Amino acid sequence: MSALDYWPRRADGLPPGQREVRAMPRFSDQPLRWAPVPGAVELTVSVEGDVHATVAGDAWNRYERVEQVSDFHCVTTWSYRGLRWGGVRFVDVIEGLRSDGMAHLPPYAVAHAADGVSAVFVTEDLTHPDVLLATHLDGEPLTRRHGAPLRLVSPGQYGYKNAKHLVAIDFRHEEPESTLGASSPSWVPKSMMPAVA
Ligand SMILES: Nc1nc2c(c(=O)[nH]1)N[C@H]1C(S)=C(S)[C@@H](COP(=O)(O)O)O[C@H]1N2
Ligand SMILES: [Mo]
Repeated sequence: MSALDYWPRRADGLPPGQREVRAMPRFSDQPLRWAPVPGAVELTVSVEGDVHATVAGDAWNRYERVEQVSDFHCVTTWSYRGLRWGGVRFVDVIEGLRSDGMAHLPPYAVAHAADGVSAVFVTEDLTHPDVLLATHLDGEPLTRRHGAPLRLVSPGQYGYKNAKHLVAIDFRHEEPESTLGASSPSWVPKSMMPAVA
């Protein structure tokens, strides 16, 4: 791998306007923001801020582990092809929580990451079977660079929806405002917060 691998080139088979890179960059709208110190693989699920469950430890074993190969498209026009993600399907976790009594699924959701980034979703887009809660990339645990310890992977959406360092999903009844760069909710463990903002 050389620095030239990060150079975007024209390639067939990509969405309009995209260029292929041969190495996966670490990408952020604030590149100097530190990647958080990875903690345990835990996901808090809430509705309008009321916590329904935190999936942690053995609770993850309830869900089938899957591997899935997909391309990654950043809206700033670079694409990287053939990433092999490993994890569980988001829809399986949601179905599990529903059978535990989380009755209705509100139409919107906000994913919160430990570095203070969040991403807004239409719930329907999250329940597509190719949306993963990924813990692995190319057979190895996620690195800090690419989202340790847990990452949302939604191949049908642009990179900025693929939240790294995912800690919480909050479902919402009303369409939330775009939250680019918004601050983290209070339940993000302090140990995971970056040393500098
Ligand atoms: N927590 C978090 N998730 C994030 C980002 C970020 O800065 N913080 N950047 C997003 C953007 S714009 C892109 S293109 C991808 C980049 O993923 P990568 O750094 O693994 O290449 O992560 C997305 N998810
Ligand atoms: Mo991006």
